[in-house]
Amino acid sequence: MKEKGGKRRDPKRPPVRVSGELNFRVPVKDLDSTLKCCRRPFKTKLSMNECLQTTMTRSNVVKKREPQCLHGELLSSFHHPSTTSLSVVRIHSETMAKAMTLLWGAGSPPCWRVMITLEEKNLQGYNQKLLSFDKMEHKSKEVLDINPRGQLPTFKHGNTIVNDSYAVCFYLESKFKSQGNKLIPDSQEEQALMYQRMFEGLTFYDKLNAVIYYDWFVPEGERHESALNRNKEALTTELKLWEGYLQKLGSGSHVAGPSFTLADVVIFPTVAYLFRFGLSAKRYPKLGEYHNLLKDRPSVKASWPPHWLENPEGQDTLKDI
Ligand SMILES: N[C@@H](CCC(=O)N[C@@H](CS)C(=O)NCC(=O)O)C(=O)O
Repeated sequence: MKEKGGKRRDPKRPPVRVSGELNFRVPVKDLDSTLKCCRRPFKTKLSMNECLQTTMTRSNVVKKREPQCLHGELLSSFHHPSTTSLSVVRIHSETMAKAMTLLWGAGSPPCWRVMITLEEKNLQGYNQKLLSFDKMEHKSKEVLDINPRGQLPTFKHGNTIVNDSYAVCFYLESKFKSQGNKLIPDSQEEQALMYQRMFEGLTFYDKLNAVIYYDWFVPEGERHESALNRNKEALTTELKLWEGYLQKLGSGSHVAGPSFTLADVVIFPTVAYLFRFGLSAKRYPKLGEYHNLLKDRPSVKASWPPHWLENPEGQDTLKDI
């Protein structure tokens, strides 16, 4: 089998293809030597991205990839039969993550959404600081300088500040589209359902908070049993809606279809809170099934609230709902 350049390719060796899912990492310290190796066949000094694209194009076998594929920073090397050894370099993802800072609070579902997204997009290694709500650290100068609302999450990537959890999720997915897991489906129909569920997720979250944090939100003198009961009824109605959505999608489904999407990123923390606060999986079997489906997903496990790990026992606030 002849290749361009007149060399024979061993027919037993399949052509090398680079996919968007390469996971072989080379430590940052090895980057320079890998780059040198990558540059060697070419006379001109190229930028890292140019170098990668040119290398891949000239290899004859590996197709040229979209430039943004190269933004994510994974490294991989492979042997090409006609060019001895060739290194394809993707800047290490940790280098990119190092430009990010997340200020977060334990027990905050909005912060958890951001952390799940960072994991899904292979952006481990970002700078992070756990702040205490009890000590009012979310109102500190450090936070207010970036986020005038004094809320967590507070997130910065280089000079880009994005603070709302939904906005951060969309930003990361868009910026690192080809890196890690794809979180927005291609089809517009699937996207429509995903957006629908994501924004309904805000109502779901509010209804949950109105019950589990009733005493926190409502000052002592203004609390009424009847008001709390109304909130519980509203939460019950909401839970039945989500049971119905999951029922309709069928067993093993994610919240907006067959694959894991941004809708799961934003809704799973709410569902995890339901069970942490004692919701009965017998009464809400679809939500129970969904919780089991995702609780061991690597991105979810890696960002599991640290105080839940320390104290696995939850509360029973929702046991009668
Ligand atoms: N819309 C924001 C809401 C963030 C939010 O409410 N964070 C809470 C913690 S879960 C907070 O910082 N609360 C303190 C405050 O509002 O003063 C998001 O989704 O990022």
